[in-house]
Amino acid sequence: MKNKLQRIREDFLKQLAEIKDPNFLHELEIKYLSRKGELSELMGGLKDLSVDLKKEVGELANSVKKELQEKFNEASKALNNFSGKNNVVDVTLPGTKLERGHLNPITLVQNELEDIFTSLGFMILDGPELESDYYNFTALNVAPNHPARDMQDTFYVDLKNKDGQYDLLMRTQTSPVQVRAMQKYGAPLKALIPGRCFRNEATDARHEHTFYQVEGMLIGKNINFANLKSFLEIVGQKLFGPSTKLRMRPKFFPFVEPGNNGEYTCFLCQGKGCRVCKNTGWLEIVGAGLIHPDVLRAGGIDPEIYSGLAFGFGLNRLAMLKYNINDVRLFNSGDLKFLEQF
Ligand code: FA5
Repeated sequence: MKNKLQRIREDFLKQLAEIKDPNFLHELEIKYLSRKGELSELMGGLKDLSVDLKKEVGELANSVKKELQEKFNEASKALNNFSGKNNVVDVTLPGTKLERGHLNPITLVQNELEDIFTSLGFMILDGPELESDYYNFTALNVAPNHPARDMQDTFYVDLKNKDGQYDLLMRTQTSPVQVRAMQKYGAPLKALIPGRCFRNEATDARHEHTFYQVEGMLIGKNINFANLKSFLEIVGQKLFGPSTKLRMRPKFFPFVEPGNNGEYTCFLCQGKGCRVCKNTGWLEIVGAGLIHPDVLRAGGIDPEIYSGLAFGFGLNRLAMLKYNINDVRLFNSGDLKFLEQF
């Protein structure tokens, strides 16, 4: 019986060493270690032995059983780790659905504007969000201490220049890229400049501290107000439909002369008057005008030879109108319930 025990032990260990598949491991367990396996069967014969032999062989059988069970457990663990039980791919299981990303409503409107203007031969330009006081204000005809600076308070970097002035700020508008573009490319020039802007605002449903604008500029010979009107009309009709009308009303911006606010017939009520347009029938969307001669000069362009037009859309406001969004603060909220609707 001791010999038989020894043989079972050796056979088991030999077969265990060769196993590479968890299924065979299970077969081995049934053959040797289960209730009807060879070891149990052999131990069942102990009752026929003498008391002394029963004690001796019984102890040996128990220690062999313990050893084989431990070896089996070790091998089973190693094999599971190796073959990566967790990595086993059951190709019959349904797959995990991947969430699809999508574009932000601001990006959607920006893309539409870029399409319109690149088809008209405009290039798309970028500019720094951390801007100098010079490009954001002074070069745009807003001298230090000019009252128009109050309209666009912003976040300043806590560093003074050699004259003791705070010189670096988060840009309040995309207009500073006008002068940068003139300096880099000269005239003639056609550019569309989307970008993020910042203002120190008491925020409400229409005002954010961080928002987007799209600047457009065209410089050439004999550029006039009629050109500006036709560009703004094209944008309105493409974004809000072919029956959209444009109304231009005078507005002061120090960097254009003359300056105006562009308003479109309300996309919701078609000019009849409603909640969105506050019953006026018109929506104020864009600041625009003919580029001031001083600004052309700051860009190194001779205003006696060239003239230009410029306009600045509030991109958040365009998206709000197009998608009927009632609070500008939703764009920065990071709320997926809001973002997933577009
Ligand atoms: C400007 O910023 C001028 N640079 C626009 C311009 C460009 C005029 C070229 C002439 C020539 P204004 O401050 O009005 O103008 O801002 C333009 C648009 O930006 C506004 O009509 C509005 O849609 C958007 N905007 C301004 N401030 C905020 C704000 N705090 N939150 C959200 N949108 C804003």
